[in-house]
Amino acid sequence: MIYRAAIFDLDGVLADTARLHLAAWRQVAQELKRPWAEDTSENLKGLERMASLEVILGEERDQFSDREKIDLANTKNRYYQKLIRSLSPIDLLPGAGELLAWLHEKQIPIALASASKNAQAVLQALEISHYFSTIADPEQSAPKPCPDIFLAAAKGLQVEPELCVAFEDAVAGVSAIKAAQGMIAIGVGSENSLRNADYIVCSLEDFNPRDFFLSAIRAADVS
Ligand code: B16
Ligand code: MG
Repeated sequence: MIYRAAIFDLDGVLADTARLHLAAWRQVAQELKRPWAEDTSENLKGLERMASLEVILGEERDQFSDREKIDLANTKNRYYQKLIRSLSPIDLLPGAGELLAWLHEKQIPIALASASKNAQAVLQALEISHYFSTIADPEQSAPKPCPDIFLAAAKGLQVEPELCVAFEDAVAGVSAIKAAQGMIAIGVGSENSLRNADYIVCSLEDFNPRDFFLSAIRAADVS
């Protein structure tokens, strides 16, 4: 198969920000005196803001009004925005900068499919905005594990989903890719939690883009 485009999740794939989302939620959980279960961190990965809050509230979720939930989500976002103010290119995850630069140099189009409404600010802080041809809008897409945001990213790039390689660190994100009309899922992280992915790498450093995209470049060169 000749792949023609790359689609990236942001938090936990390109940027070391999953820990900042978790720190902000932990602060909210502590203030609410909610327990933090062993699997809470993994369960929160890739979930959009209000769905994350439901996980934090657990069985107490029905005791909060919609207004209170919005206030709590806004509080978490303020904590998160404070934390991302200190981000810089050193917060790119291993291999991320090199992979983006390689794809860019080979003229393989790149899109972002992040659930985060703070994604643009994070891309700017990391100084990688210029690599992206398309940033799918999470406000216009059903949340992961629905495939919508990955399909919107492929559409934005004008590349068929089955010709896109997409990268995710979250179980919900890998499920979203696998539901996206033949898109290939590269799980970035642990084999235990991401076993639905087509390929799994510990980090982007272990991903060899030549195995996936070089034939596309050769085909493009001769056409
Ligand atoms: P925000 P991703 C996701 O980004 C994060 O993994 C998740 O922890 C966060 O709750 C979600 O974005 C929403 O982020 O509150 O900034 O809108 O992994 O899809 O890039
Ligand atoms: Mg992620």
